[in-house]
Amino acid sequence: SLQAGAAQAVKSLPSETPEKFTPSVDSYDFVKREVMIPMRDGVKLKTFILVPRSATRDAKAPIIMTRTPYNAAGRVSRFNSPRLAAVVPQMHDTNVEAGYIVVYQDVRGKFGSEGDYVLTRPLRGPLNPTKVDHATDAYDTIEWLVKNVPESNGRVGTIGGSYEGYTTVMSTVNPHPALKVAVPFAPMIDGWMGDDWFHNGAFRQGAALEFIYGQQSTRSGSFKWWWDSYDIYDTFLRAGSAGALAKTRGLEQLGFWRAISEHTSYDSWWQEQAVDKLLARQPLKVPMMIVGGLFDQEDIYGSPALYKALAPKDPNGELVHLVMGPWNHGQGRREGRSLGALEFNGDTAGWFRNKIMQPFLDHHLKDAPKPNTPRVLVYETGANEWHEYDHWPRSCANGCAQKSRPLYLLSGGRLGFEAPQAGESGYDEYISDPAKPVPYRQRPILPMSAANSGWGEWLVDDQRHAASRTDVLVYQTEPLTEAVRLAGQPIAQLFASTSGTDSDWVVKIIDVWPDEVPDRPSMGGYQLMLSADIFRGRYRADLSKPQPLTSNEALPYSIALPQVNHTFLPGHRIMVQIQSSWFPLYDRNPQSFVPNIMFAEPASYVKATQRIWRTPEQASSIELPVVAAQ
Ligand code: PG9
Repeated sequence: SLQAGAAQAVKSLPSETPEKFTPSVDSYDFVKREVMIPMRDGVKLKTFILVPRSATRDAKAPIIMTRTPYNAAGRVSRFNSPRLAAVVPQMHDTNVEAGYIVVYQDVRGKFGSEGDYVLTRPLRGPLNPTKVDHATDAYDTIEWLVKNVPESNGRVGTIGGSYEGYTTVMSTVNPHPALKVAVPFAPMIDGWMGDDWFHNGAFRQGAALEFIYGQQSTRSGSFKWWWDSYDIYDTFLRAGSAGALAKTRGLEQLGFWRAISEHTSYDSWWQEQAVDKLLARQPLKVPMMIVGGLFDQEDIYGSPALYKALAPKDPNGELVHLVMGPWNHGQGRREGRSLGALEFNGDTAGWFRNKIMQPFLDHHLKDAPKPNTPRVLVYETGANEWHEYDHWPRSCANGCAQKSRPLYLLSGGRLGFEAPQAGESGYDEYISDPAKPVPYRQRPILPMSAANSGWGEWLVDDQRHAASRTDVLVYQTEPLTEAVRLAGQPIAQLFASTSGTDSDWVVKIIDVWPDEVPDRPSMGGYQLMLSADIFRGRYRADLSKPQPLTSNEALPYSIALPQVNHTFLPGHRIMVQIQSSWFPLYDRNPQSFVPNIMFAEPASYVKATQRIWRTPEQASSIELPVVAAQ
């Protein structure tokens, strides 16, 4: 009967979910291993080893390795796919095609790794008294890999971008003999001069605070910074100083924030961890391809700076190569067909990996024939073509193939190659009001982490939103009758005064498109920012010792801007814009001197009258790395 059946029923049905499920991955084109690799101090680092099935004990393969603070497990699961090419980051497309073993490792203190986390842990030395750093961790990992991965051919390359570019560069210090090549993309090299944290002393609060919070609050980044406005301009303005905003989120608990909020000038703490300076003192042993982006919104300084430091150690151009693509931060590792309104000649990034990077890797990791790798390969925007060079930059004040030329700021908002005439007097003036700082892009400004924030495109934004403000000076040439080509680093040579005792100066070089562009109407009059940067006045005389500015005195400033390789086409104009804030990416200068701007009190923020001088004696100009047209 029914009742008897119910009495006999077992209390529960056996679970259909097994105690442990073992996925069947026989159809995968790779095998994934997960190991904890011991370092010399006993700390074990979580490492994923992805071996393509084509690599066996008999047909061995090289290893390409990335060490990351961004979760190695996530890095090796881009898509949930049986194909190695879909699982690893796009950067590895050609590595996978070439049959490489791909390795990802969590740096110490992050995600699956043991140990203490120190953001961009400096090399052993004055700033790191322990016996471990990214160089030793890379060494110990390579030592383990070549002994414990039977499919390895005994050769290892390191690769990665930004922070992972930093760990890639660090792997080349006292390198393991099996490390044969390194490809750092957009490596973080100097966090004060012009990479992630400061640019010439101005604090990149709009990117830094959120980043540090996510990186250091927990091992796995489980706490996310929150915004209390859609447009982060409002959050930052309401907060006052960067320090005041940081306090509202409890950032004082985080070691890196404590460090950078105290080390605001270019003191020994920064100088001793500047990677270009460190590597310049090391023997150059590992062939390196440094890959940078001309429009890198995070680490625009690092790649050319590292090349400049290393090139003299390699007089024949055999070991160190520089590639600069028309890319934002990360684009060289992905796809490079366009950036914002700019369109390039095909997929520049995929082409680079296929034709330049992979043959270079295969030569060093697989004994493939030596490719004809250019020493320097730079994309020329405007003309939309790649150029190979033996030396870079092509044009500068001294010691380059060609000599840079000053482009003068003249009366009436003009720009020209002729210096101000005798008898010409004057300056141009604006009021810089910290209560209404110049937005660094068209508002509303979304956090860099927001989907569709456009953060990666801001360096090529149309600058018309700034040009029409009364606190932005605008100078421009007539429409050009001939092309003007630049290849190198523009340097702003300003004579500037302020009624305050401290001031920021932002200089932007812009390619203004013709008023009408019949084939692309939306580009009519587009003000394309090519090269721009900020300089914090208090560091004018000494980067390591901030000093008040003498009010109302025209003082000389020399501001090196990011490198360009660009042709202004006939019909375009060259424009220069000058302003005193770039908010909220950069914190506001109070314009009255305070010991530490991070913690400036509201009363310190004052309006100032700013003047840019353009007399024969105090001529302001942009030293342009002009080269003859090819
Ligand atoms: N630009 C990021 C970063 C590098 C180094 C330190 C902190 C941040 C990155 O993209 O990894």
